[in-house]
Amino acid sequence: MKNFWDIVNHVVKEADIILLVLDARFPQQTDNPELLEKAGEKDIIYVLNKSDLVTRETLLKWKKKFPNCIYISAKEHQGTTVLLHKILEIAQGQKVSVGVVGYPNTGKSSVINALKGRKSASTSPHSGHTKAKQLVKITENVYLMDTPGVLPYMEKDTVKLAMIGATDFTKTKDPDLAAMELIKNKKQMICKYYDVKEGSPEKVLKNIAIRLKKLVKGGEPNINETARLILRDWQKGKINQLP
Ligand SMILES: Nc1nc2c(ncn2[C@@H]2O[C@H](COP(=O)(O)OP(=O)(O)OP(=O)(O)O)[C@@H](O)[C@H]2O)c(=O)[nH]1
Ligand SMILES: [Mg+2]
Repeated sequence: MKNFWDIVNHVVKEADIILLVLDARFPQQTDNPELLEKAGEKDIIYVLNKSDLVTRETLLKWKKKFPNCIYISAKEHQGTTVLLHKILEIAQGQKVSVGVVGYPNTGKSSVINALKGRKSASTSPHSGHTKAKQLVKITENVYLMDTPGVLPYMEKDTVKLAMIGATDFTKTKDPDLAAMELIKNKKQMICKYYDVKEGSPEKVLKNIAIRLKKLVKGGEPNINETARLILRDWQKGKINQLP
């Protein structure tokens, strides 16, 4: 099997326009300067996907940091027309190929399906799902290229990777550390979702284990199992800012 970066490098070289798909819950952490550098002078469109999982205020805040970004929800089919218009505007009637790139699990394949209007690219809640380039025709002139998710070469922060869903919750090595980092960042949301009192990340994790009755022999909280569960719920978008 080809190395994911080889595929992405090839697509970035071939594409006229680059769609960099970020997770609207973590735009900064899923930004990828290495990809931007490779794209050189090409037109880049920042897409903040999964916008259904954050509030409007949060989106407006990010709009200031990523001035030309478009936020969309591939799941709810929101923002897709704006995105298509932006592509067509850049294309100016010419045939264009658009490389869809970004961190694993940000929803690249889902964005392609939403633009297409039906399922053409395979998607999954497990990161690392797309393994090869795939070409999808959107209009007579617009072709999208799906790619596998890639991380910047220097990215070694395994806790962050689990928190943002780039590493699958089933494969995370230190689920407890990742879950505690997530709790630290999104405490209110998580405590509300599992209906536990706010406290230190460690305490919250324990309380969630007790609430979910995830216990080991002797009645102690099963921290690892609970941590994976929280990461799973988070990565699947079950825990979110919405009422
Ligand atoms: N809530 C929500 N979930 C989404 C959205 N877009 C994608 N997802 C979910 O995010 C997960 C990953 O989606 P994919 O489209 O497979 O992501 P990808 O970036 O192609 O992932 P890889 O190919 O593994 O890099 C799936 O469970 C999708 O259902 C969205 O707009 N909102
Ligand atoms: Mg994919």
